[in-house]
Amino acid sequence: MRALTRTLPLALTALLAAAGCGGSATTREPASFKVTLDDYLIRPQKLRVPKGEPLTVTVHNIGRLGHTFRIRSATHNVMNLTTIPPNGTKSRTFKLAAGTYTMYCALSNHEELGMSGTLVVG
Ligand SMILES: [Cu+2]
Repeated sequence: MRALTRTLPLALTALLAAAGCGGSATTREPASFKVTLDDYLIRPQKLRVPKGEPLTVTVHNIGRLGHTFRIRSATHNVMNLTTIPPNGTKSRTFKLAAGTYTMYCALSNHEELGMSGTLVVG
């Protein structure tokens, strides 16, 4: 099990991103956010992230069960992480168009038990 994964606090990441905004370079730091999975909850329940930037999500499972982390639009899945074991962490960098998405766990009936949240891009 990977206990140590690169985890930058969101505030620090925001600072780093702001520090990189001064020049005319077009390279952007990915916007990073963290999500915690529990039995049966996703925290935070609602997230807003910038549009047009690579997004890096770090998902940590503090529950006693394994959980997946997925993001779907109104019509289809746009990001899938396979099962994260208890105390496990997974990261993924991806891009999303502006819009409102649902974060959820795809296992069994976990979503209806409460593992659901809203991700707003833009
Ligand atoms: Cu689950």
